Amino acid sequence: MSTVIEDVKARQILNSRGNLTIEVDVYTLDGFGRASAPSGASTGRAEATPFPDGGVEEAVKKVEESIAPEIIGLYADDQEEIDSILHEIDGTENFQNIGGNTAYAVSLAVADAAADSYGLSLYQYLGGIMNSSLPYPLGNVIGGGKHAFGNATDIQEFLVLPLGANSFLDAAKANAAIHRKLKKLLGKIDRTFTGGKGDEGAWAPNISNDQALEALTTACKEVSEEFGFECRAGVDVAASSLWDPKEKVYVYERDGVKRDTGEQIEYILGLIEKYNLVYVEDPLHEDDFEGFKELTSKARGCLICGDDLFVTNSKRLQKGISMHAGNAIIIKMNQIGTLTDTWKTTKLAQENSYVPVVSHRSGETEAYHIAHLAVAFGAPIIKTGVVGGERIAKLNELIRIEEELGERARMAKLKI
Ligand code: 2PG
Ligand code: MG
Repeated sequence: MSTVIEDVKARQILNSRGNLTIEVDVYTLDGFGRASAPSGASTGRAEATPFPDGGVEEAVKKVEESIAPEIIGLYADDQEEIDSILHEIDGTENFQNIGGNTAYAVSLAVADAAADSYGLSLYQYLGGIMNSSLPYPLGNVIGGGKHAFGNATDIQEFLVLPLGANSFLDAAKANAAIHRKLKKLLGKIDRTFTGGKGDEGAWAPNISNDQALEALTTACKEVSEEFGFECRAGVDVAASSLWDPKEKVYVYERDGVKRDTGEQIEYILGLIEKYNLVYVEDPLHEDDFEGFKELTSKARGCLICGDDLFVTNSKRLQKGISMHAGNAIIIKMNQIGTLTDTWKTTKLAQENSYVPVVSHRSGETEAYHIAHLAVAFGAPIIKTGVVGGERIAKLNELIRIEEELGERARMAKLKI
């Protein structure tokens, strides 16, 4: 068995929005690994730069001309070394030269190849054999914002978390049942609804935020009764997309409302109470650590999760921890670039009782690696969407992992 890297190849492929992204193949003497990068639509300003100047074509060139010669001959299981070489080649804080997505694809393909060289699944290789907990799937079922068009909801995502499920398969089934049920419910509220969906497969009707939450609460209740376990609602406000920095207000265009920071906090607290929300992501814009702090101290029984706020960056998370801003963090590897940095941020979160939520992006490929990351990291939640090939690629992989774990499989501990 050898993990020595023999060859590295890169190519342009399509993502779920039909845009180009990068895919990287890594060959070791005894194994093969492949990874492709996702991309966001509602990106945080502090995220790694996705691609170099010149786009995906230039990223492919960077892998073949600058990165491959430096890592061929190294051991694929020396992840830290390889990730630090990626930083060295890039030479900037935020992967401005090679692109965070380029780093993502190389870093993850290297880990994939190392796992294959050992004859292990990626989650076993990264997490060890004692790791056997499955995450709860957080599913996007209604959406708007930057993931849809026209008069869809101002809030970007209405989510469901089946936190009473005893198995991953049951949890995934419940989310799909809620998604299905909503089609009819939404058709009754919006007579013009054609079954249109946004980027992540969530329904995108022309309705208000309150109407969406009413419908979601009804669907959750019915499915909870049918399945015999609790499913609760959540939202990703993606508030940076609503924030007008000049006027200092959140602009809800469809609902025709503007809210200043104080009103926004009251509004979110009201939603948590009225709809018994279990999860709220990015309720305030990406630089409002103070607002997050205030909301976290006032909200009860609900995760307050930072996505654009933390951008999977350990420095930003450290600031949040010291201020008690939020109690959960979105983990998107391409926001930070490498696997080593992603793990560092995840570990920091866990050590400080922040719930790590391993997440897809709105633009995805059929790759399933984040399913393995969630299990390897022991993350109690994975945000992956509910339907669509690029979303179920992750769900189905978790169903397979659950089967492979057999009697050892259990749902992760999730305290809210
Ligand atoms: C988000 C994500 C994924 P995007 O805001 O959480 O749902 O969207 O990938 O567009 O940033
Ligand atoms: Mg988000």
